[in-house]
Amino acid sequence: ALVESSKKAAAYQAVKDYLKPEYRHVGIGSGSTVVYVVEAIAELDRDITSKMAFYPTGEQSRQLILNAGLRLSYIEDLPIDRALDVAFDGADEVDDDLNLIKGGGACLMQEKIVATSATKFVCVADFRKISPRLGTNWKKGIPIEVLPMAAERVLLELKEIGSQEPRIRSGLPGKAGPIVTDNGMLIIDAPFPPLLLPKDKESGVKGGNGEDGVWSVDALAQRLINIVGIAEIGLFH
Ligand code: DER
Repeated sequence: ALVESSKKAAAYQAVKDYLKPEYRHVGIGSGSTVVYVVEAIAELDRDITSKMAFYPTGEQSRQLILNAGLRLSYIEDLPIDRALDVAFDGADEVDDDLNLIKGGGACLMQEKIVATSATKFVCVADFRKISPRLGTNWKKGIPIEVLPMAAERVLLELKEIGSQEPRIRSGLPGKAGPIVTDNGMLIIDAPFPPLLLPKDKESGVKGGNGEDGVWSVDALAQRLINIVGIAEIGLFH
């Protein structure tokens, strides 16, 4: 009950603080916390929200928008020179520098597209998500969206760069076989030791370039981009 009330309080506060009545384009993320964000928006004056368009980040997000009676729109219909005014989303872990692990809900690809299309990205995360370094509390690994044909090769490369037992996310018990994302891809969860921050380097902490699997956020994000077959990385930094 404490967790749910914390998620709800954070979501309602985020909408109060960051959804301005003059906004017209609003991104809606995925997961369980963003359910409260949509609930809070649906409770606002319809004279305000009826002027807004809401952009989903997957099937769950699309259903949330529809069920709340909010106007659904798609990022591909947004004029290319137009940004969303704000995007709300959750996270699986947040570090001291506000880097995020995302993808626990397997929606990371469309989430990152919507988040990076917004002038302001508002991450709503309860106390359980706060960590000094990514990988401290979230032990399931960094979610990585991969093309199905490349998944086995990506697994091999992740092991070579120090991921401990990366694995393709199974649908059990909800679905036999692997999870397939809204984009028809697979998800690999790749555990790494906690990811270092710039302040660690400044304070003389050794490593950060993959020695013994210890990476900094930036170095790992850069290294993962170079692995062929990866479509999206659940690191927002
Ligand atoms: O997949 C994601 O990144 C989602 O935002 C999700 O992991 C957040 O989850 P929660 O709000 O259900 O904790």
